[in-house]
Amino acid sequence: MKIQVINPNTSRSMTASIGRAAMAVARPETEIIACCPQDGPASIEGHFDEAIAAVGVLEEVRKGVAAGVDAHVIACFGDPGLLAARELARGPVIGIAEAAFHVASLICTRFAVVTTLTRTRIIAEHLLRNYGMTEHCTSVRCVDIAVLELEALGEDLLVERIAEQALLARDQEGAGAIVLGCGGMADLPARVSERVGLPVIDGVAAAVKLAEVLGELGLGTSKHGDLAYPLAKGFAGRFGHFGM
Ligand code: 2AL
Repeated sequence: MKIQVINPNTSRSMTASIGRAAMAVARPETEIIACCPQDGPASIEGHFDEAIAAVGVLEEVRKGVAAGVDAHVIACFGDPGLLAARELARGPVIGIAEAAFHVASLICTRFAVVTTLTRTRIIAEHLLRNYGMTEHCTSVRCVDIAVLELEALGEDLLVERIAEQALLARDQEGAGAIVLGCGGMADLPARVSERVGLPVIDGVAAAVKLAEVLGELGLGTSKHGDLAYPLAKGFAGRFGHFGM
């Protein structure tokens, strides 16, 4: 099975680390194709970044479909362009936030999310509501570190900053598991789990495993109703390549 793992921002180093996290959990026979858009924001930390990144995600999904991949993972915690990407694809398309929420909800009653900047909290909260997961979440907590600073900070300090928030969620709110709220945290679940004594879910790993399971079950995106292929029409100007 070929799984296209799309990092929606244009950071090559984050794309590589997301690809490594995906390969670490994938079955030996699964091929992971990690990629990021050619054009778009260096990191995604708000509604504006998300709106522009979504177009890049759709372009990558189209390339993946043309190359014959079996499933697509959108590896940014805002799941930018998720439903639009499903219109383009017949295979499953899985966002890392929705994958992490669903997996977390199977192993605890209520989980906490630890994400990056406070301004991105509302994005995670909107997703929880859209996915019917609000009741499963104690809180969305923030370490107030910008996405591109995660790497620069170094793993030890980053684990400490995430653990600080996770322990507050565990001890004050009764969170039973922690969801890591950024693709740039994909290599940290084991270390954070060891530090806080709770299961820790990284959405990249969760999404890759769900994609494999859906593939094994022979399930892909429903092409009935709103997720049917986009209606054939012209697109003007720089989006002309999306026209049919
Ligand atoms: C993200 C993410 O996962 N990748 C990115 O560029 N921004 N989300 C976040 N909350 O920081």
